[in-house]
Amino acid sequence: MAPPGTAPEKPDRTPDSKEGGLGLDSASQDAGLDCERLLSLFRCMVRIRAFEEHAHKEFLKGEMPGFLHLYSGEEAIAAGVMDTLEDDDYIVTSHRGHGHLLARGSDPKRMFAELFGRVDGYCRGKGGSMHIADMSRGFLGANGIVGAAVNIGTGAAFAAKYRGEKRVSVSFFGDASTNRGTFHEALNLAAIWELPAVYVCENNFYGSANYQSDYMKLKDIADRAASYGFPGVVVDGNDVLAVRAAAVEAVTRARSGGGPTLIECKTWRHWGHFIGDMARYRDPAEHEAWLKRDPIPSFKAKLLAWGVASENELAQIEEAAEAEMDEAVAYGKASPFPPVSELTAGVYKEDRP
Ligand SMILES: Cc1ncc(C[n+]2csc(CCOP(=O)(O)OP(=O)(O)O)c2C)c(N)n1
Ligand SMILES: [Mg+2]
Repeated sequence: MAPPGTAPEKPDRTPDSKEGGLGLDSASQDAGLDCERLLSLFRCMVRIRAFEEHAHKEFLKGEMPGFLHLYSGEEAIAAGVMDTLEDDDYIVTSHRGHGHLLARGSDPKRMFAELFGRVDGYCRGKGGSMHIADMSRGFLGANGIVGAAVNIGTGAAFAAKYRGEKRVSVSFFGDASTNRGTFHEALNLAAIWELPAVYVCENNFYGSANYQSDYMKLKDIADRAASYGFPGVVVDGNDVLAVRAAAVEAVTRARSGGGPTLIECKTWRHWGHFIGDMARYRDPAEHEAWLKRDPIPSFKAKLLAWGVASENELAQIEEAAEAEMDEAVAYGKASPFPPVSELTAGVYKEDRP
């Protein structure tokens, strides 16, 4: 902060600027993946975007209870990381978790039912957007407590190691959550116990309305890993292949007993913190610059340049995602509300309806 009486410093924070830019080489290669794999990454991101756009529209109609934090703009992270996991790995996320669930293979119909508070939702309508979980896929849940995913994910990694299982646990969390004391406790424990944990920080530069430099001296959150004694890497979180490559390395290290990694993905949320937040605290030039780095069109351009698919084939993927989400919304709305008799059920495991 500038001393009193002086003009406030205003660095150019646009992502490609010399002063405040990411300093990342975003020119990722095709990583030797076959066309099907590349298209599945594209499809994954497109489905997440379509889900979020549908959720946004439905929320504004006033039929969805609670708060919704959209993942639009950050899709490359969920798609890139989830592509590297095995079926029995664990995943925990934050309040901004729809994308992680979809990338894990969960059914958008049951997700919309959950968001509408209906009985066919993953938590029978009682978890909602911020506490949705899909235990059948090792998805231990979204969480409204900022930073909770870090600790729950560390616990899951401990459980895997204690039982001698080859499972990896991945926690997704925001930049601001890394200032919680519990973050440091969890990462320190993961380090000394060499847990099979992967920590994925989705650095969208804001914790609610506060910019990173307002609450942290560090530029790269990945630097925090050095203080625990394990690797921290920074990647362009809008480049699905760069994210995937970092995740491959971290997951391989974790699964082979090499301990944790912190991956910091620099990214941008397209909307406000939650639906209804107009994000007037953001610099319009910075926002515009980031929108040009939208992970979906930039990956699409690469797929076209590499001859992986035609315009028409990619358009078909987009149309299919739209149709799938229309159907999922309709399914969610048609599902009944849970009966009143279930009101207190599910608090304890034995009591699960
Ligand atoms: C323990 C706790 N403190 C504060 C809040 C209020 N809160 C909700 S979201 C949020 C900001 C989170 O920012 P970040 O971790 O960067 O995630 P992002 O929303 O940017 O994805 C805060 C402070 C909370 N839910 N839980
Ligand atoms: Mg943030």
